[in-house]
Amino acid sequence: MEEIRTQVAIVGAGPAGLLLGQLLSREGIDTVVLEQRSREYVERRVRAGVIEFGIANLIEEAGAGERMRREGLVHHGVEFRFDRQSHRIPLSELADGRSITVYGQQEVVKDLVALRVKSGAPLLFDSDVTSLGDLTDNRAFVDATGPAGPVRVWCDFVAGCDGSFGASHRALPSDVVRRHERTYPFSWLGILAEAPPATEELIYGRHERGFVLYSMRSPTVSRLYLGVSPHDSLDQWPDERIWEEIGLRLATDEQPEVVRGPILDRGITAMRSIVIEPMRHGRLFLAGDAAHIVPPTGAKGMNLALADVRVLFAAMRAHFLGEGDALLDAYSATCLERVWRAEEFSNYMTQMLHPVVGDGFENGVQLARLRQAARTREASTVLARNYVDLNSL
Ligand code: RFL
Ligand code: PHB
Repeated sequence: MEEIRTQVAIVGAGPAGLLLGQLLSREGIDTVVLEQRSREYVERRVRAGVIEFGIANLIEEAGAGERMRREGLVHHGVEFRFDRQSHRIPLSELADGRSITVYGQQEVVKDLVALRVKSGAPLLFDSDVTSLGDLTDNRAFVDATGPAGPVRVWCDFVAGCDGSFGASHRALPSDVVRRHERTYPFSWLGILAEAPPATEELIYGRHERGFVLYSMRSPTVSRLYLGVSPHDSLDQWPDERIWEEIGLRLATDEQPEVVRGPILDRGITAMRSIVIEPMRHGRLFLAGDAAHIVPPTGAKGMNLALADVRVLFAAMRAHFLGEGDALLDAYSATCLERVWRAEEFSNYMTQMLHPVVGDGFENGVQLARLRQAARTREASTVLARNYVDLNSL
């Protein structure tokens, strides 16, 4: 077995693992990133698109923001559409001038991978981490199966950034860990289409036929989502049905038609909320989706993952500079406070925008909530501040 020694073993090359690697490398701290999939796969995986104000700044401070600042779309408002009417929420006006940046998660990943490859810091693709060990001893290890056979990485700390299906969170002993979970009775069908966005800002729509979200990636590429049954599969949704349904759910009295185009990517995602407590066990620190999942309605998943990394980086930096472990000791509690706030916001957005067939009471409450969010300055201010920068409230 090949053995490697490093300061921090990072499991997973998603946004969380890659940003942590980038920040630590800049401080001269040694890291090894292990990723189960290939470089092509992680760079092509289409997911999130909305970056919070403070998180865009973090990406820039890490030296990874050059293309995001150039190509990302800065939005100052978002639209809510219900009762066949549009209601704009002026995000920047309500949130002290802050804005969101629409820039694909896989672009963030590409930028970070390119920086790491250029720096020569180890980034092992096609390396599946199978177990973590000695987490409460003087040093820990991570075992992986790489392209050339088994690898063991010895380290001071393990950063578990391998998402909800990864190996890291399973290494928390069952008598230590608490897992809180909610599954919602709908999924999102997401498409990426080669079609110019018909509007400048994102549209969250609630129609009696279901949820719809109009987002984008560039002036020529749209990203759209439909709320569907959790039992639906992609073969039930041919292109024509998808476009027709989007058109029906977005229809208003005065808005232009949705612009159609070839579908470049499609997928169905279940809607779940998960929180794992604590986010630390001995030398293992969980960050991002490995520790928590939010339904995508609040656009918080990647932002939350990167917010964890900001805290973890500062704590590890202090440790390696000999400034003590107070920040490491506070890591889990510090993150969980924000995690629960994001869970609350994502749950609020989800339950306001997804009608439940046959439940007149639930639907009445949802619409009342939505009207309040769109029409009262107090409610839209709270929504805007949570959406643009969760840390600003
Ligand atoms: P990732 O991105 O899942 O990365 C984990 C990495 O770990 C690898 N891995 C392993 N590597 C080695 N050994 C193992 N045993 C491993 N097991 C797994 C995986 O291959 C992967 O490369 O987690 P990370 O870094 O925590 O990032 C989290 C985000 O990806 C996620 O929260 C967001 O995509 C959620 N999300 C959104 N977040 C936002 O902030 N804004 C949005 O607008 C937004 N929209 C979305 C979303 C997620 C969606 N889906 C598909 C779930 C829209 C959708 C549809
Ligand atoms: C996206 O553009 O992919 C996106 C936007 C807003 C969300 C979720 C996803 O709430």
